[in-house]
Amino acid sequence: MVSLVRLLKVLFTLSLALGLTACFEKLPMTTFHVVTEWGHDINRVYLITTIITTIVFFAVAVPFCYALWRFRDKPGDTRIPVQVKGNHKLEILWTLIPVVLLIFIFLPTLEIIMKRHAEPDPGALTIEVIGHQWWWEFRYPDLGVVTANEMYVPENTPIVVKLKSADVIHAFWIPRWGGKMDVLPGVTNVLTYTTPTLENPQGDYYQGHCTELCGLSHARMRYEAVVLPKARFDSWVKTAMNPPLIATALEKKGQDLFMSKTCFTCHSIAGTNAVGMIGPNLTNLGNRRTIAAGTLPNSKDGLHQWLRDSIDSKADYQTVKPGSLMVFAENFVLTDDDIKALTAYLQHSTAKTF
Ligand code: HEC
Ligand SMILES: [Cu+2]
Repeated sequence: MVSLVRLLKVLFTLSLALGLTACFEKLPMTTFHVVTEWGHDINRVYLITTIITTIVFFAVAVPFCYALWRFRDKPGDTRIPVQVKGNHKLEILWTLIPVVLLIFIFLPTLEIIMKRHAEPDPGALTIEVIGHQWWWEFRYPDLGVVTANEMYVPENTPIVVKLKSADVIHAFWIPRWGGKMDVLPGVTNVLTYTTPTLENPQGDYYQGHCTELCGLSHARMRYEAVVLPKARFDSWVKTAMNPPLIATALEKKGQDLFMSKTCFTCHSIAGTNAVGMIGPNLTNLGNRRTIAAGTLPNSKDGLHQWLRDSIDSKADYQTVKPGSLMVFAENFVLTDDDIKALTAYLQHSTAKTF
């Protein structure tokens, strides 16, 4: 009994600490510090619901506890309480009160649902988001850009996000932006936002995550929404599809390997013969912060680890991203020198220029 009480105390303290941290700290995936109009709308309904349910909780719990105490069994008291069966007035009352309370929750909810179904701004920037096991593809049909795992947007701009899936059901969620929607095969779901105003003058990063269990590496299916000042976004668009400029012999070797070692069958790189569609588009990979959907840093070491992990078919195969669909024939060989060359090619010197 004592240990149960102690356990409850620890749990209570922990949840209080977590709750307070979540309220006051700008955690990467907090839903308390939202930055879009939609996020604020949702939090308003959430607040109304919380206030109403808290009042209901106390209105029920306080008389209940009082009755438990007031009418408790006393030694020697053999009286039986007055037996009551049915009371129409009370029954009507406690049916009407919840109806009225639910109307107070329903009306602001309906208002937001209607607002979300309004036609998007005709000048909005369209972004097609395609969920894959286990990474995200971002296509900008009007700008001719295709990228992965990082959704670049200009600040304070209306955008239309069109959600599609290449395989199973995923879900799109950037907690600090509010709104969450399923990404379904065969259906296009649409989300509209006005992108946030910048907090940092250089740009802000918002964490996103797949929130529908979609297979073995679902937990490693992250992405980032990158909000940039308008001018910086324009220069990102200009560099995003730059074909690689080969500057060194190592980069040349890397390109030759890329075009001979089956990489090109799954990946595209603008301006080359690589036009594969299975994996992420690797054009200007150097300007991304992470690889494999937020699993590894986009550095020489990160890329090295990724390639080793995908190719070694011994015990340490796919420890970074179990089940990853980057697969090779069993006898496929890639030496450390090959990996160095491929890494140099993928992070070629023309990258990172936006
Ligand atoms: C069978 C198809 C296939 C082949 C062949 C293939 N890849 Fe991949 N590649 C993928 C898939 C799928 C992913 C996404 C994995 C994930 O994040 O779950 C990926 C991810 C990557 C990434 C990370 C990209 C990002 O934006 O996160 C790099 C870099 C990469 N591959 C390089 C290579 C290189 C170099 C080769 C050749 C040695 C190669 N790939 C061969 C399918 C393939
Ligand atoms: Cu998913």
